[in-house]
Amino acid sequence: MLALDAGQPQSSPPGPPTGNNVPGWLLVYLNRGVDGSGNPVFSREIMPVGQRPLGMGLADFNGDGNVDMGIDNENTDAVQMLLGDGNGNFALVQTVDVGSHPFCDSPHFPAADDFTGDGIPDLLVPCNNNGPILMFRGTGEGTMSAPTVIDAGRANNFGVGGNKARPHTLALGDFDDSETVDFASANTGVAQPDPSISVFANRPWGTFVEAAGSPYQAGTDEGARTAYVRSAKMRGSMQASARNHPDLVVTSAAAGGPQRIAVLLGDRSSTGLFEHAPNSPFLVSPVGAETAPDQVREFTVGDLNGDDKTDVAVVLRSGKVAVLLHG
Ligand SMILES: [Ca+2]
Ligand SMILES: [Ca+2]
Ligand SMILES: [Ca+2]
Ligand SMILES: [Ca+2]
Repeated sequence: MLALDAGQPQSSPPGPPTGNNVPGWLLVYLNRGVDGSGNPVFSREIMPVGQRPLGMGLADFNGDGNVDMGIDNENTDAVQMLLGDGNGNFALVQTVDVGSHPFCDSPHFPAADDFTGDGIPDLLVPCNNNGPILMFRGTGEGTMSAPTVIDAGRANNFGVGGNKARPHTLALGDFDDSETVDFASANTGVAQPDPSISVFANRPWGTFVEAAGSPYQAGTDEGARTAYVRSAKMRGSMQASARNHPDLVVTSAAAGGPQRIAVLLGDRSSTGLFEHAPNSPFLVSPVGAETAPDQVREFTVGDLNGDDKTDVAVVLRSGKVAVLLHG
């Protein structure tokens, strides 16, 4: 493993960007090619959005060929739909008040795909504070219809609807080889087992049921939480389609303690859909700081060394990036 210094941001959005009750900003960086030295050149578009946006689901929600987005507003319990014009500009077409829903509070990172099988992108929104996950059906015009509540785990006080699970981020994929898009939820709350991810199968189209073996334990460190999960091909060539029967990569981080990345391999069986890879979860420590664990934040996956095997790059709270190369 090696560590890179991510450094300071090159620029800041306009206005007062800090605090809890100020508008959020959407920054779009457009790739304008390369300069005379071969370095990439980006232009930047800036647009105000609702308060405290955390993430976005990207899809062509109105079918015009341009990428659109659904953004959460954590502070005001809302979801905003923005349509892209293909030139980096996005226009607000709908604000959905999810806080009026009796079970939804603090919407977090949305995820977009066609979950209903009608060819129109839809949106999943995890409600982190006390709620379940909401599924919004796309209308095909860039707006969303009233949400469906995915709450299968509430009965046993767990799952995405349980008071203790607190879904934070989602990973999508066809985990059960049924040709429907399923989801995994990284749960930041205290639960048993802890830390955990919940996996829900989409069958039939648009109806989610908690999968066999869910919730899955991501680690065993005392006080550890999950926060981020992604689906990826962690076995064989990463060029193979990651959509079909993918694996899961998930954080397992204890405050002031071990920071780990767990790899759960897709392994459809009678008892569940995933099992830990050998030696998972893997310890993440920046070079020179093995005895002072650095807090894991977001991560991404990709082939970082050109060997056609999926690697993981992790953002650490100190401002460094840890790179875990697939051995
Ligand atoms: Ca569009
Ligand atoms: Ca749909
Ligand atoms: Ca499926
Ligand atoms: Ca690689």
